[in-house]
Amino acid sequence: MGQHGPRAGPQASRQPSSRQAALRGGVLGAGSESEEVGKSGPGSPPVGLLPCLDSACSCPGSLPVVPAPGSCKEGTGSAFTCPARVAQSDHGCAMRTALVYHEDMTAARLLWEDPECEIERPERLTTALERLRQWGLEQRCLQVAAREASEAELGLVHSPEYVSLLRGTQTLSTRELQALCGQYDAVYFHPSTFHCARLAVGAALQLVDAVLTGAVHNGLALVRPPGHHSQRAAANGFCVFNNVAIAAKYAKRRHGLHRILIVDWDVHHGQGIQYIFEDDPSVLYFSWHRYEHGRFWPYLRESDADAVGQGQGRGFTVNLPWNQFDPELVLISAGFDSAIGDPEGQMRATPECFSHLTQLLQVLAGGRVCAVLEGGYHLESLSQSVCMVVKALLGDPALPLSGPMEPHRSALESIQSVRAAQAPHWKSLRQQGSTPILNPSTYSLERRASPVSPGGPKFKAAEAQASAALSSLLDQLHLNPTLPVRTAVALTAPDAALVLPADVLRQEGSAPQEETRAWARLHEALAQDKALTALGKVLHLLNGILDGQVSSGMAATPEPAAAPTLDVVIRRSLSHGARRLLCVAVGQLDRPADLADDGRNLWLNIRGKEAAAPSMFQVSVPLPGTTGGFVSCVLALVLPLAYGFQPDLVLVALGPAHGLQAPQAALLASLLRGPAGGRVLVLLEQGSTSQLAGILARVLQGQAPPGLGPFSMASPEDTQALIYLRGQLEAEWKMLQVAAPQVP
Ligand code: Q9C
Ligand code: ZN
Repeated sequence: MGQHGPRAGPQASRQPSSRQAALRGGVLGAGSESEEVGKSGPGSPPVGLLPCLDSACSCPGSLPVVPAPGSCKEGTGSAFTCPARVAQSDHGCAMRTALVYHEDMTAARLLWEDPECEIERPERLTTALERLRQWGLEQRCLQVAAREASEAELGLVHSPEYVSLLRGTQTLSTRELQALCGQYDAVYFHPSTFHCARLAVGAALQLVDAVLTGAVHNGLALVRPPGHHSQRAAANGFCVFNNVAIAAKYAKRRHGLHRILIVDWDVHHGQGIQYIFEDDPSVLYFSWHRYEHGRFWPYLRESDADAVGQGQGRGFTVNLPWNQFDPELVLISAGFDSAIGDPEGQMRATPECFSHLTQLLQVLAGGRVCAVLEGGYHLESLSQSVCMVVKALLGDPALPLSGPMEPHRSALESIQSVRAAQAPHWKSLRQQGSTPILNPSTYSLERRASPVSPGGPKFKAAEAQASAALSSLLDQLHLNPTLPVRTAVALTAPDAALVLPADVLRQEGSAPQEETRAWARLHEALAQDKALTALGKVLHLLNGILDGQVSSGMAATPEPAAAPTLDVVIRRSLSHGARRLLCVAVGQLDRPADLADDGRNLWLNIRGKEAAAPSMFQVSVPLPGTTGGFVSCVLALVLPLAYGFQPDLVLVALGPAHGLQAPQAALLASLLRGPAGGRVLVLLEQGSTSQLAGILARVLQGQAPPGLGPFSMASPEDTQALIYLRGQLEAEWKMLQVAAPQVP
């Protein structure tokens, strides 16, 4: 495989296609699709971007910035500091999340009567922005004013004729605009549409620039019109230019990327993105949408799970194995029309679902995530969901998911169809055994019988009731303001080599002596001074977490005291507020022998012995010997159990001989922030490397874990152990079915 080819993916190692080779040439020299974009070498800005306004900055182009009120002024000196340089400064005030927006994008609106199109309105942006402001989230972001994309940039995806056609709409009369729209499905034009749509594309490109220059870690572009239905020469489904597809081409051309993942969680299939990349193996398009056997808009056969891409791109269209692809950038087509209350989607995703989705994607690409707004038409639901995404991008812990943790049968069927269709192309999907095909229950074409006739008085009453219930649900979801201390670290011995983020608290205090001594009496090993001091610190930290003063923490224990300290922490947690406690113990740590198996404690031991599950709350997994095995263990076992258990607190204990490399431990800790609202306590052995301690502290604070390096297959032993445990646990832990191919 060529050095720049997609890292994995469609397994057969393959030569890059001639088209790919041409594009690759385009990064350095002239490309065939657009002569201007990215043709300049490093150092000089490409056409369409101004040179950086900050003379002291060496970033590739200007990133126009509206400085956030109250943002750091230190280090600016002059009128303008490029965000690329702010990020490099060491005073710890750089913002991690960009918010790209321009008021002009509210100008386009529907000028005639059209019930299908009226939901795509300017208030979608203004309401979302208002909520972001109200919740103090806008102020925490680096605010970037959107620029218009150049016509060369539009040309990365769209035909010159189509761009000219759109340019021409600026001077058309309402009547002419309406007539033109007749050519397309579910589209309206306004004289400002061309300007708005160019700003929407430009916003996505600026976000990519801000993330790929390192100015920020991630960000959101709040744009309209949306983009994912738009095609090379066609507007479709409110979409004019394909914002995300252009951003992906731009990231390749301008920044030289080779593997980009697009995750499309809009409720509709982004057929536009699929068509644009279906023969391109460097862009993995993953869409999650309502299909209903072709009965949901846009009513296309190619939206089904068996669409896997064409030619060189076979396997790179996934309609529903990310780590095997190992993307360099994640673009999210962030539609919120699957959110509760949405008139188009009619689904029930609560706002917090979107923080979990965002968090899960942040473990990829070193956290380089760019979200771009697509659909979403219930103003309040949309706005709160947008807030949840921004909070997740900022690193705030996600609110725990509520409701029964049991996957719906139709969801399992969809996942299975995707697995079956993709398995020939992705070895990571084949490592858990063969995939029996389900008897599809949802293939029946009957509509769900409605108890009352639409339009009748009963229907109206039910509708009013549902909408009242929804408002009260959305009202309740007041966001708990970010805790003053998100992460605290309690160490006994000072470690000069340990670099902590500026906002991580170094905890000095200890629990009251009597309390510490009382707990220490349980174990001989805790009698020694060193162990007692460490225990006092751990207990103080634990109390802070249980009382809600601190969200997460990390503490070190001296070697012989690791297991006894863990034992005390478990007892203290269960006797002081935690209803359910998840312990993920890695290495030689035994479950406290007399701990009741009453469902309040889920004990997961990852260590080098055989797989065993004495009860549904006591599980032992051998330490996987390969990266692939470790990833499967975490994604297919640990995480489903954790989400299914719905703990109040997660303990991650790295005991003697834990055998985890720092990036593996970071992935584990990072993903375990999800199920318990970010309440995670990590216990380390004293003498762990400062590298490990530093990475874990950053991950608890909400930073992305480092990549795991090249994908490696799970060994047969790793796979066997997983299959065995699933067999033991699947009946009781329904969430395991999501990752398991074997469903009865
Ligand atoms: N009766 C986006 O969400 N309406 N576009 C279909 C069928 C068109 C959706 C209704 C929906 C377009 C970006
Ligand atoms: Zn949509």
